Amino acid sequence: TPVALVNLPNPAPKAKSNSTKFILLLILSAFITLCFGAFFFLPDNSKHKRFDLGLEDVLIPHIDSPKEGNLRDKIRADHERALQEAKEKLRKSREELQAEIQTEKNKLMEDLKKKDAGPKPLPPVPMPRVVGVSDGEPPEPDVKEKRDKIREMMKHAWDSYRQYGWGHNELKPLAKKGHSTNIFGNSQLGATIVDALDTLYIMGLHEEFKDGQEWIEQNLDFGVNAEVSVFEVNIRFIGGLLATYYLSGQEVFKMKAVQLAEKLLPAFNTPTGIPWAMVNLKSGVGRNWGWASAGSSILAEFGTLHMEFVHLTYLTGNPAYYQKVMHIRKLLAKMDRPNGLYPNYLNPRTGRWGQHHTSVGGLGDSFYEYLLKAWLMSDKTDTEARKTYDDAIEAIERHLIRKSNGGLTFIGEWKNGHLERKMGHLACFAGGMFALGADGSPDDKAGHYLQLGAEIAHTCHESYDRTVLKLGPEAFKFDSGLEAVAVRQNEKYYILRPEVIETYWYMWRFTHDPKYRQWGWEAAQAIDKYCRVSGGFSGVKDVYSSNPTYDDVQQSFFLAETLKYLYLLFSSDDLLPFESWVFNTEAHPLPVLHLGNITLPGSEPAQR
Ligand code: DMJ
Repeated sequence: TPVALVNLPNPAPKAKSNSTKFILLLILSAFITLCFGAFFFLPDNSKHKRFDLGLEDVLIPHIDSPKEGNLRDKIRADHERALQEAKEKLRKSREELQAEIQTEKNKLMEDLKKKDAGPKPLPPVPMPRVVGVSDGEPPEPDVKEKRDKIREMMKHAWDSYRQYGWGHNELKPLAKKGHSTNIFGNSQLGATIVDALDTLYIMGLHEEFKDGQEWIEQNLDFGVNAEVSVFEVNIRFIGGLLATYYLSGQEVFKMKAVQLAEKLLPAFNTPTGIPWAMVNLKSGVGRNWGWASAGSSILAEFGTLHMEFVHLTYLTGNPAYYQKVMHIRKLLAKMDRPNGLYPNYLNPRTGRWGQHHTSVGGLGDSFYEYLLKAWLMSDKTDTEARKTYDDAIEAIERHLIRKSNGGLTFIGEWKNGHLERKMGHLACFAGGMFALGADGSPDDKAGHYLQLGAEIAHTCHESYDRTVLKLGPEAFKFDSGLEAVAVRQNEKYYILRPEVIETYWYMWRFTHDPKYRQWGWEAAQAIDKYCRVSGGFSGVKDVYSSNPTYDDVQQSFFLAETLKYLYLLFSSDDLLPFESWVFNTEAHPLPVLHLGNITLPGSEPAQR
């Protein structure tokens, strides 16, 4: 009664909270009983079924009548347990409840962290011997000065990209903004960062390296909807990341290389196992370049995966990479070769050659390079690769290499049984390749191949020396009285390419003839004079014009290759010695794998 209520003594706070809990418990039990009753006593009218569109089986479990009793028991048990838990909760103090909530939160955070940690760590493998990765300072002060100048050029190229093109694939040094080409699809994958990192490392540009590493850690994501070139992404990204991993020992580079490699694997899903030229990183759909002969894949593209893929299998223990490239090798070995030559085009659907065009320049070049380097990288145990290289080079010498009337040795292009007396800038890399392959060549022809390398270096130097800017054209002829000069306007450009300097460097390492350093210095000075602008370095459209126009592109390979080869040319030989390192076609050094008794997973008969 109201009187009794008025006369009641003031309840203690604890008693008050107990009565609140009791009321809450009462309401809760009433509510649960109502729901329980509704479940059992409402009529079972099939007309009221809500899920009659075939979704029923998906959304609620189908209940068979014999099991109905069991289900009810189960619901009742669940119900009682929930009621019991609710009661216990209400009995707990505020502090206890808070502690419980905190434990739940911590558990949730732990689970989330585990999820974010990404894929499982890769299995540990013996780290190849990593020697000569720093310093290389030359003892001669004048050489050191030149080397410092090259480092300064690298810094200018990098700083400009950092300021105007950061995160884009490349830089437009005049427009001072980002740039990209179709080889990277519609992506912003920071190609220049990935391509340049090992050069920064070798040059001791630590702050810049750190900056690049941070960008890669935080931004480099390959799950993008972009159709990229399998070859370019392999040589620049996978090669760059693997080299940087081996040089710096930072796991992040290895993880990124592996993540990207997984995205490239769908490109091999063709009837023959010869990969498509392009693959969409997100969907995995592949296709070939529209311009390539009859839907073909390109020899220099599908033939320039071996080095990186062997390292991927080595580092991950996943045989797939090794098997893919070995399958390509075996398939090529079975094919007929017109005149012993490898045509540049191969159809991945039919397994037949396309147009009979063979070149050591664009479209063919690095296929030959990787045969030799596969052998070197295997510590000279992959003799199959060496033999394939020797046979290919023998046919090339027979059909493609000639001396001009003026006595210049050049490498022409073979088109349907006819030799075109034209050599591309890209083919100039072969001087270095011949020198590198001299040791170990058949019939003790080492001297011959070293001489051939020297002759190609000389010819390519002439192609530079006969221009106004002292920079080489894209292609030059040896025809109708012409000697190492470009004729067509669209062959007169220089786009910061490395091949001639690359050959100077290899020749320097094998001969120590001072002319190679001199030629390299001439090229470096010409680049600094004619290609340098306030926003970086640009290609030029006409090397025969004293007033050239710029193409406004700072290619990523300028930082990866051209400047690296120049730096190495003015360093001592103990920086990245050939006994321990093999450079991929984008100048990314990969260690020789002294596999000894280790067998690469997948080195059993190749499958697809
Ligand atoms: C580089 O990307 C590589 O060297 C490739 O093998 C062909 N040439 C370009 C630079 O010229």
